[in-house]
Amino acid sequence: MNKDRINPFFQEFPVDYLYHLGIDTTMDISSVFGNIKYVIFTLSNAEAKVLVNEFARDIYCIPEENFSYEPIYKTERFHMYKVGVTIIISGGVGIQSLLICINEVTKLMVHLKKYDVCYFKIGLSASLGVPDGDIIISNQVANSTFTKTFKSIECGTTYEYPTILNDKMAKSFLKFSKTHGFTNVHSGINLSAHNFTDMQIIMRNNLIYDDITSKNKLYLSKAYDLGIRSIDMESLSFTGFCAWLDIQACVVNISIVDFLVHQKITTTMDTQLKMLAHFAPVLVAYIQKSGGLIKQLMGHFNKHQINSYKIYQPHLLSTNVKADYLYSLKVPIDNKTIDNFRGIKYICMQGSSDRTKTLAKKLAQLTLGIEEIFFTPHNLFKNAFFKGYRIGNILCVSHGMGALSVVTLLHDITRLMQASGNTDLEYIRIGTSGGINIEPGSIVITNTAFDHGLNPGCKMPIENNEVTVPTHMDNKLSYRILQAQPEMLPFKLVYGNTIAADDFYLGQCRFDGAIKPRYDKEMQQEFFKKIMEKDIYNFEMESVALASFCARAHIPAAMIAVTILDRLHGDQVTSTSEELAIFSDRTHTVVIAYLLSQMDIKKSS
Ligand code: R2B
Ligand code: URA
Repeated sequence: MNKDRINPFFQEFPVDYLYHLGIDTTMDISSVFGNIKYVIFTLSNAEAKVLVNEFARDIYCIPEENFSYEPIYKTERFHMYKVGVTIIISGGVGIQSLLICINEVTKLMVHLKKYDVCYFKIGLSASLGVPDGDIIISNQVANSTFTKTFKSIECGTTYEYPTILNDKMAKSFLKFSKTHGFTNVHSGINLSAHNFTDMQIIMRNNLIYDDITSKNKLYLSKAYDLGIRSIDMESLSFTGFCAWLDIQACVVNISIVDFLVHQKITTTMDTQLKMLAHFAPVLVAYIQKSGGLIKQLMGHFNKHQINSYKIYQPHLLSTNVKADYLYSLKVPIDNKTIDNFRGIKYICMQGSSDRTKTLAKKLAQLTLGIEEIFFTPHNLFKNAFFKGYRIGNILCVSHGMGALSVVTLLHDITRLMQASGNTDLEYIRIGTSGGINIEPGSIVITNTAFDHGLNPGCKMPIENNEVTVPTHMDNKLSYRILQAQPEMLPFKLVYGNTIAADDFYLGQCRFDGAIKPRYDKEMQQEFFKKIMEKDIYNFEMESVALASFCARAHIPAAMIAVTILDRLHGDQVTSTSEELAIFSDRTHTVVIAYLLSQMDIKKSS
């Protein structure tokens, strides 16, 4: 960017309001836009949305059923998205609208001292001699009279801005597209019609002129001879602006109608957007290659990857029953579902669906670099019981409260994983619990789950015999989780045993349930004493079910639970919701540290 040509005034304002974007400089713009390297200007909101979806899917390898990207800040005029190092923004129709947009985006970049940002103007356009769906890349733009200048009347004076950009970006993007399988890419001059009527009158048969056909043909063939290949209505101000400020930029158009053949657009909007979507991956690849992005490897669920997974037969999981519909998740086992869930390794489960979504959002940011505020993970299960959010190779699911709820989830989720070919799995429950002789807010990583009779193991009838299934968590997995934690955690972390009750009140020896207890304080203290002797640090309600299920299925399981009170000092949970949120965050911190330690990815800044 040519800094000498940037307006010095707005840089001195105590607060600069980018009115149409709905951004001002009191906002924390650097944490949101600090890594921007590219800005893509589209015409319509629909085009911006198509691009952002394609970008998000390509960069983060997340199928779009799994997320939605929302425009940020003010959406009244332009729709702005941020994905990775790229802003995608709809600049509206015509040179004027685009000029407002490019002004405010550029001011934003200047506030951030991003002087080397590159701009693309991408659109669906008419063309000359270029088949529908083909791409035209331009660094030069002509106006309706074929002059390569953008006229701007400023304070009563007309100024002319040359509309010829340096050809570096157009050339490199053309070469890149061609070498990446897009043989239908052309270079050419873009004609930026003054307005739509202009385009109608000059380019199309219009009854205003008598000899329209010959005039029209003459005009178009002259344009063609001058090297004009695409026609839009915004590129004049775009190139005038970028050339003046020395911004690396180019104009990319996808032909939706060749005016030399006919002048009626016959493709539907849907088809046009598909053409744009089809071309998007090459843009993503170009931005990646230019050092803009590191393709996030995590969760890169290549369809062929399945063969490289370690295959083992989960013990005792019935293989002769072919489930084709998972009722409690409300998903059919079909090719689409399998594609959606293939490649998952980590199942992070929590009781609450809200906390599940929060974790998914955090993981999206930390493992894939998707900023939380822009990204909404989509629930993949349409049933009311459980929610599931996929982030790369992690599936965050909610399991509700209690053994029966978690087991219901475990059955269906395991079937789903089986069907999707995911056999290298780890199940991690992240939860809340009532501590016993441990300060509230501490984290317990469970070694063995005990039942309410204070026995390890879970008795269950298997093939007509009562069998005690072991309930220790996978110690290797627990060890890895412990190892992944930083030395100085701001809270206590212990590795010990857990008791799973079938009830929150009487089952956990409380005095604040609805039914009058048949034990007294003394008996409670006695019970707690026995608990402590067994190295049990906390009460919760699902660990036995989880551990026994996973022991049978031969799936490594672990549990990370925060204590939200110390039962030696009372039964009531009196922490405020803010305190509880902080406690719950700690379990996320611990599991995230583990997940990041397992992933060969670059943590995004
Ligand atoms: C911990 O908290 C829930 C009860 O409040 C239960 O699901 C559990 O295990
Ligand atoms: N969850 C439980 O099961 N018990 C408690 O005391 C707190 C949370």
